[in-house]
Amino acid sequence: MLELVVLSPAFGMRNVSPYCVKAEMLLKSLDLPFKLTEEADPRKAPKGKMPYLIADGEKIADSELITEYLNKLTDGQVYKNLTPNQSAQGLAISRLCEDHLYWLMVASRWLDDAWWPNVVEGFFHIAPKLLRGLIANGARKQVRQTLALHGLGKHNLDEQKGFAQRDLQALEDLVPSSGFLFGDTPTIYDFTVAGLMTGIYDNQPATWLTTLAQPYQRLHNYTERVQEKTGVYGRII
Ligand SMILES: N[C@@H](CCC(=O)N[C@@H](CS)C(=O)NCC(=O)O)C(=O)O
Repeated sequence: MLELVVLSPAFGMRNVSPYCVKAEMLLKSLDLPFKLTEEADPRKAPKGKMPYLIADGEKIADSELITEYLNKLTDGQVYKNLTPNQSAQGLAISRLCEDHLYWLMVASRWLDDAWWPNVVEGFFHIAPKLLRGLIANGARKQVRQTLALHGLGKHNLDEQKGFAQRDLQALEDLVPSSGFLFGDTPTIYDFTVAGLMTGIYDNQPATWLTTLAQPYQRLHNYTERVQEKTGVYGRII
Protein backbone atom coordinates (compact mmCIF):
# COMPACT_ATOMS: atom_id res chain seq x y z
CA MET A 1 0.00 0.00 0.00
CA LEU A 2 1.29 3.45 -0.91
CA GLU A 3 1.49 6.02 1.89
CA LEU A 4 1.55 9.74 1.17
CA VAL A 5 2.90 11.82 4.03
CA VAL A 6 1.61 15.40 3.99
CA LEU A 7 1.72 18.46 6.24
CA SER A 8 -0.86 18.69 9.01
CA PRO A 9 -3.93 20.94 8.59
CA ALA A 10 -3.51 24.67 9.23
CA PHE A 11 -5.11 28.01 8.21
CA GLY A 12 -8.50 26.35 7.56
CA MET A 13 -6.80 24.03 5.09
CA ARG A 14 -7.12 20.24 5.32
CA ASN A 15 -4.01 19.97 3.18
CA VAL A 16 -1.99 23.16 3.51
CA SER A 17 0.86 22.50 1.05
CA PRO A 18 0.43 22.94 -2.73
CA TYR A 19 2.87 20.10 -3.38
CA CYS A 20 0.97 17.78 -1.03
CA VAL A 21 -2.39 18.62 -2.67
CA LYS A 22 -0.87 18.00 -6.10
CA ALA A 23 0.46 14.57 -5.09
CA GLU A 24 -2.84 13.63 -3.46
CA MET A 25 -4.79 14.64 -6.58
CA LEU A 26 -2.44 12.60 -8.74
CA LEU A 27 -2.78 9.45 -6.64
CA LYS A 28 -6.55 9.84 -6.65
CA SER A 29 -6.73 10.40 -10.41
CA LEU A 30 -4.62 7.31 -11.04
CA ASP A 31 -7.05 5.29 -8.93
CA LEU A 32 -4.23 3.97 -6.80
CA PRO A 33 -5.12 2.88 -3.27
CA PHE A 34 -3.12 4.92 -0.78
CA LYS A 35 -3.04 5.94 2.84
CA LEU A 36 -2.71 9.61 3.78
CA THR A 37 -0.61 10.37 6.86
CA GLU A 38 -0.14 13.78 8.45
CA GLU A 39 3.19 15.00 9.76
CA ALA A 40 3.46 18.44 11.35
CA ASP A 41 7.26 18.56 11.32
CA PRO A 42 8.90 18.71 7.84
CA ARG A 43 12.30 18.04 9.43
CA LYS A 44 11.14 14.42 9.69
CA ALA A 45 10.86 14.18 5.88
CA PRO A 46 13.89 12.63 4.08
CA LYS A 47 14.79 15.98 2.50
CA GLY A 48 13.19 18.24 5.10
CA LYS A 49 10.23 19.06 2.85
CA MET A 50 6.76 17.64 2.41
CA PRO A 51 5.31 15.60 0.82
CA TYR A 52 7.01 12.25 0.59
CA LEU A 53 5.69 8.91 -0.56
CA ILE A 54 6.43 5.58 1.08
CA ALA A 55 6.37 2.82 -1.50
CA ASP A 56 7.80 -0.65 -1.13
CA GLY A 57 9.66 0.48 1.99
CA GLU A 58 11.33 3.29 0.02
CA LYS A 59 10.78 6.99 0.82
CA ILE A 60 10.42 9.21 -2.24
CA ALA A 61 10.70 12.90 -1.42
CA ASP A 62 9.53 15.74 -3.69
CA SER A 63 6.21 15.89 -5.54
CA GLU A 64 7.93 15.89 -8.94
CA LEU A 65 9.94 12.76 -8.10
CA ILE A 66 6.75 11.19 -6.73
CA THR A 67 5.12 11.98 -10.09
CA GLU A 68 7.96 10.32 -11.97
CA TYR A 69 7.77 7.28 -9.69
CA LEU A 70 4.01 6.95 -10.17
CA ASN A 71 4.37 7.34 -13.91
CA LYS A 72 6.76 4.38 -13.96
CA LEU A 73 4.58 2.38 -11.60
CA THR A 74 1.57 2.83 -13.90
CA ASP A 75 3.45 2.25 -17.16
CA GLY A 76 3.22 5.86 -18.30
CA GLN A 77 -0.36 6.71 -17.24
CA VAL A 78 0.62 10.16 -15.89
CA TYR A 79 1.63 11.64 -19.24
CA LYS A 80 -0.24 9.26 -21.51
CA ASN A 81 -2.55 11.74 -23.27
CA LEU A 82 -0.12 14.64 -23.45
CA THR A 83 1.77 15.66 -26.59
CA PRO A 84 5.41 16.78 -26.17
CA ASN A 85 4.25 20.35 -26.78
CA GLN A 86 1.61 20.11 -24.03
CA SER A 87 4.15 18.60 -21.64
CA ALA A 88 6.55 21.45 -22.44
CA GLN A 89 3.84 24.05 -21.75
CA GLY A 90 2.81 22.18 -18.61
CA LEU A 91 6.34 22.17 -17.28
CA ALA A 92 6.76 25.90 -17.94
CA ILE A 93 3.47 26.61 -16.13
CA SER A 94 4.58 24.41 -13.22
CA ARG A 95 7.85 26.29 -12.90
CA LEU A 96 5.93 29.59 -12.81
CA CYS A 97 3.70 28.22 -10.05
CA GLU A 98 6.22 26.36 -7.96
CA ASP A 99 9.38 28.42 -8.37
CA HIS A 100 7.83 31.90 -8.38
CA LEU A 101 4.21 32.36 -7.29
CA TYR A 102 4.64 29.76 -4.51
CA TRP A 103 7.38 31.92 -2.98
CA LEU A 104 5.08 34.93 -3.00
CA MET A 105 2.56 32.80 -1.11
CA VAL A 106 5.29 31.99 1.40
CA ALA A 107 6.14 35.71 1.68
CA SER A 108 2.47 36.62 2.18
CA ARG A 109 2.22 34.18 5.08
CA TRP A 110 5.62 34.50 6.74
CA LEU A 111 6.79 38.08 6.20
CA ASP A 112 3.60 40.00 6.93
CA ASP A 113 3.71 41.02 10.60
CA ALA A 114 -0.09 41.20 10.76
CA TRP A 115 -0.45 37.60 9.45
CA TRP A 116 2.50 36.17 11.39
CA PRO A 117 0.44 35.08 14.47
CA ASN A 118 -1.46 32.69 12.16
CA VAL A 119 1.83 31.03 11.16
CA VAL A 120 2.83 30.66 14.80
CA GLU A 121 -0.52 29.08 15.64
CA GLY A 122 -0.83 27.03 12.42
CA PHE A 123 2.69 25.62 12.17
CA PHE A 124 4.17 25.85 15.66
CA HIS A 125 1.31 24.90 18.00
CA ILE A 126 3.11 21.57 18.43
CA ALA A 127 6.13 23.31 20.01
CA PRO A 128 6.18 23.66 23.82
CA LYS A 129 4.39 26.87 24.75
CA LEU A 130 7.38 28.47 26.47
CA LEU A 131 9.68 27.89 23.50
CA ARG A 132 7.11 28.45 20.74
CA GLY A 133 7.97 32.10 20.07
CA LEU A 134 11.69 31.39 19.97
CA ILE A 135 11.37 28.39 17.63
CA ALA A 136 8.91 30.21 15.35
CA ASN A 137 11.10 33.32 15.14
CA GLY A 138 14.13 31.15 14.29
CA ALA A 139 12.20 29.50 11.46
CA ARG A 140 10.98 32.92 10.28
CA LYS A 141 14.57 34.14 10.08
CA GLN A 142 15.43 31.17 7.84
CA VAL A 143 12.44 31.80 5.58
CA ARG A 144 13.45 35.48 5.32
CA GLN A 145 16.96 34.41 4.28
CA THR A 146 15.62 31.89 1.76
CA LEU A 147 13.35 34.52 0.21
CA ALA A 148 16.26 36.96 0.03
CA LEU A 149 18.40 34.31 -1.69
CA HIS A 150 15.57 33.60 -4.13
CA GLY A 151 15.49 37.32 -4.85
CA LEU A 152 11.78 37.99 -4.28
CA GLY A 153 12.47 38.75 -0.62
CA LYS A 154 14.63 41.72 -1.63
CA HIS A 155 11.61 43.57 -3.04
CA ASN A 156 9.25 45.72 -1.03
CA LEU A 157 5.61 44.73 -0.55
CA ASP A 158 4.30 46.80 -3.46
CA GLU A 159 6.87 45.29 -5.77
CA GLN A 160 6.04 41.77 -4.54
CA LYS A 161 2.36 42.50 -5.23
CA GLY A 162 3.30 43.57 -8.75
CA PHE A 163 5.15 40.28 -9.37
CA ALA A 164 2.17 38.35 -7.99
CA GLN A 165 -0.32 40.23 -10.16
CA ARG A 166 1.65 39.46 -13.30
CA ASP A 167 1.79 35.74 -12.36
CA LEU A 168 -1.93 35.67 -11.56
CA GLN A 169 -2.83 37.47 -14.79
CA ALA A 170 -0.75 34.97 -16.78
CA LEU A 171 -2.58 32.07 -15.11
CA GLU A 172 -5.95 33.76 -15.59
CA ASP A 173 -5.19 34.11 -19.32
CA LEU A 174 -3.89 30.52 -19.56
CA VAL A 175 -6.65 28.50 -17.91
CA PRO A 176 -9.78 27.66 -19.89
CA SER A 177 -13.27 28.75 -18.84
CA SER A 178 -14.42 25.12 -19.06
CA GLY A 179 -12.53 21.86 -18.90
CA PHE A 180 -8.85 21.75 -18.09
CA LEU A 181 -5.51 22.93 -19.44
CA PHE A 182 -5.21 20.19 -22.04
CA GLY A 183 -8.75 18.92 -22.61
CA ASP A 184 -11.65 17.38 -20.76
CA THR A 185 -9.56 15.43 -18.28
CA PRO A 186 -7.29 17.14 -15.75
CA THR A 187 -3.61 16.22 -15.86
CA ILE A 188 -0.68 16.57 -13.49
CA TYR A 189 -0.27 20.19 -14.62
CA ASP A 190 -3.83 21.05 -13.56
CA PHE A 191 -3.06 19.51 -10.17
CA THR A 192 0.00 21.76 -9.88
CA VAL A 193 -1.93 24.94 -10.63
CA ALA A 194 -4.99 24.04 -8.54
CA GLY A 195 -2.86 22.76 -5.64
CA LEU A 196 -1.16 26.13 -5.41
CA MET A 197 -4.25 28.25 -6.04
CA THR A 198 -6.37 26.55 -3.35
CA GLY A 199 -3.59 27.46 -0.89
CA ILE A 200 -3.87 31.06 -2.04
CA TYR A 201 -7.68 31.34 -2.31
CA ASP A 202 -8.71 29.27 0.67
CA ASN A 203 -6.26 29.90 3.49
CA GLN A 204 -7.86 31.70 6.40
CA PRO A 205 -7.75 34.47 7.27
CA ALA A 206 -7.00 35.99 3.87
CA THR A 207 -3.41 37.01 3.21
CA TRP A 208 -2.60 39.99 0.98
CA LEU A 209 -2.14 37.43 -1.82
CA THR A 210 -5.60 35.92 -1.23
CA THR A 211 -7.10 39.39 -1.59
CA LEU A 212 -5.05 40.10 -4.69
CA ALA A 213 -6.17 36.81 -6.31
CA GLN A 214 -9.92 37.33 -5.72
CA PRO A 215 -10.67 39.29 -8.94
CA TYR A 216 -9.21 36.52 -11.13
CA GLN A 217 -12.54 34.76 -11.44
CA ARG A 218 -11.75 32.34 -14.26
CA LEU A 219 -8.74 31.11 -12.32
CA HIS A 220 -10.86 30.74 -9.19
CA ASN A 221 -13.58 28.78 -11.04
CA TYR A 222 -10.94 26.59 -12.68
CA THR A 223 -9.34 25.87 -9.27
CA GLU A 224 -12.74 24.79 -7.96
CA ARG A 225 -13.33 22.64 -11.06
CA VAL A 226 -10.08 20.70 -10.64
CA GLN A 227 -10.90 20.06 -6.98
CA GLU A 228 -14.46 18.97 -7.81
CA LYS A 229 -13.27 16.63 -10.55
CA THR A 230 -10.64 14.94 -8.37
CA GLY A 231 -12.65 15.06 -5.14
CA VAL A 232 -9.51 16.41 -3.47
CA TYR A 233 -9.93 19.78 -1.79
CA GLY A 234 -7.25 21.89 -0.16
CA ARG A 235 -9.68 23.46 2.28
CA ILE A 236 -11.68 21.68 4.95
CA ILE A 237 -15.12 20.89 3.54
N1 LIG B 1 10.03 20.67 -4.54
C1 LIG B 1 9.32 20.16 -3.39
C2 LIG B 1 8.88 21.33 -2.53
C3 LIG B 1 8.18 20.88 -1.24
C4 LIG B 1 8.02 22.01 -0.24
O1 LIG B 1 8.58 23.12 -0.39
N2 LIG B 1 7.24 21.75 0.81
C5 LIG B 1 7.06 22.73 1.85
C6 LIG B 1 5.61 22.80 2.26
S1 LIG B 1 4.65 23.62 1.05
C7 LIG B 1 7.85 22.30 3.07
O2 LIG B 1 7.80 21.16 3.48
N3 LIG B 1 8.57 23.25 3.67
C8 LIG B 1 9.26 23.03 4.90
C9 LIG B 1 10.61 23.64 4.94
O3 LIG B 1 11.10 24.10 3.90
O4 LIG B 1 11.16 23.65 6.04
C10 LIG B 1 8.14 19.32 -3.87
O5 LIG B 1 7.71 19.46 -5.02
O6 LIG B 1 7.69 18.45 -3.12
